[in-house]
Amino acid sequence: MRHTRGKPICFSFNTFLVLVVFVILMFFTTVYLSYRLLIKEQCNYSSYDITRYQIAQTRTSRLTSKHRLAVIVPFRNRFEELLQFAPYMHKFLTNQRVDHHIFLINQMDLFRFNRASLINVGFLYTRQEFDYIAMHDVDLLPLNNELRYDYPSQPFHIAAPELHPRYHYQKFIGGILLINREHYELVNGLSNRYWGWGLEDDEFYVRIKNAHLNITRPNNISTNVTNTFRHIHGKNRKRDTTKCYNQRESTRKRDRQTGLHDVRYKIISSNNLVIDDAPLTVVNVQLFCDRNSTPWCDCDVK
Ligand SMILES: *[C@@H]1O[C@H](CO)[C@@H](O)[C@H](O)[C@H]1NC(C)=O
Ligand SMILES: *[C@@H]1O[C@H](CO)[C@@H](O)[C@H](O)[C@H]1NC(C)=O
Ligand SMILES: *[C@@H]1O[C@H](CO)[C@@H](O)[C@H](O)[C@H]1NC(C)=O
Ligand SMILES: *[C@@H]1O[C@H](CO)[C@@H](O)[C@H](O)[C@H]1NC(C)=O
Ligand SMILES: [Mn+2]
Repeated sequence: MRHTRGKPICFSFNTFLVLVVFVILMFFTTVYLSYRLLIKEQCNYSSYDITRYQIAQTRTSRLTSKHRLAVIVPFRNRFEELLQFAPYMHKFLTNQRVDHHIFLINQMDLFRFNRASLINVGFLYTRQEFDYIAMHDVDLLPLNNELRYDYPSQPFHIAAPELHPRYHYQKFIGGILLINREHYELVNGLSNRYWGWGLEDDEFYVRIKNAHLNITRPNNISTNVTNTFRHIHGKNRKRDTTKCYNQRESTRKRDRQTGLHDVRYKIISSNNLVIDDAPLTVVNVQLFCDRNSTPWCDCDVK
């Protein structure tokens, strides 16, 4: 074997070539992966591809947008309203370029409907990925695109009393309310003591006021009480206004105990579905009721 001065130089030149090839390969791999991740998003997906689509959407949003909205819809037995709500809202929010996903929080237990606890559950379910929520009735559709669903620096009441078709008192904050994650946690979410229809939103108003947050509302809106929303509340839908035990007195008081931190529930299952072209997640929830504390969760007990 000859030992020349040139050989070590030759050797390191080969190494250099291998490195160059490696770098070129890495470059094309990166370009290819970026293409898969970003460019292919613009193509249409069939509903069979929905899981891939959602994953891709999540990735893109992390790259391009810093805020994500979870639309939280407390729900039970409102199938026809849902069929209108989901496609309509998906289109409305996509049109506003709001990065969003709809979560239907479906109450499966046999207690009376508890809108407030369902919203607490929806918040806990989505809080890792979403930094603000819309507490959203399933039967209230915003008609005016001036109603913006952007990230709220203060709680933003979209269904304002002067715009809502039915409720006009100044402290009303029901229907549709946007609130960011930090503020929802600050006020300990909603009270869990409201079983049956009504008053949980009025108690939430007091929580927000006590925390010195400022409720904001749409201003300079070109529509009015008659044409800002469509209320698709079915005519045969009776509100559960029954009061039993000491519910009437108890639910008129400020609740400083219960809320986000102590909501008791079990998630039975969740399903991703698509209605027309609107993706949504149904979260099936069983709430628990402490009958000593809120016996009115079931007024039919003999
Ligand atoms: C996706 O679908 C829309 C309407 O459904 C159509 O206008 C558009 O051209 C489609 N885009 C691609 C990339 O197929
Ligand atoms: C709420 O509004 C008042 C008066 O405009 C202001 O002083 C206060 O700082 C605001 N609170 C927050 C949390 O922004
Ligand atoms: C209110 O809205 C109208 C159009 O709807 C606009 O021309 C006007 O400048 C707005 N006023 C304010 C104070 O934003
Ligand atoms: C609301 O706006 C509509 C359309 O502009 C108008 O016809 C109607 O009179 C208004 N209603 C009220 C109560 O102002
Ligand atoms: Mn209604």
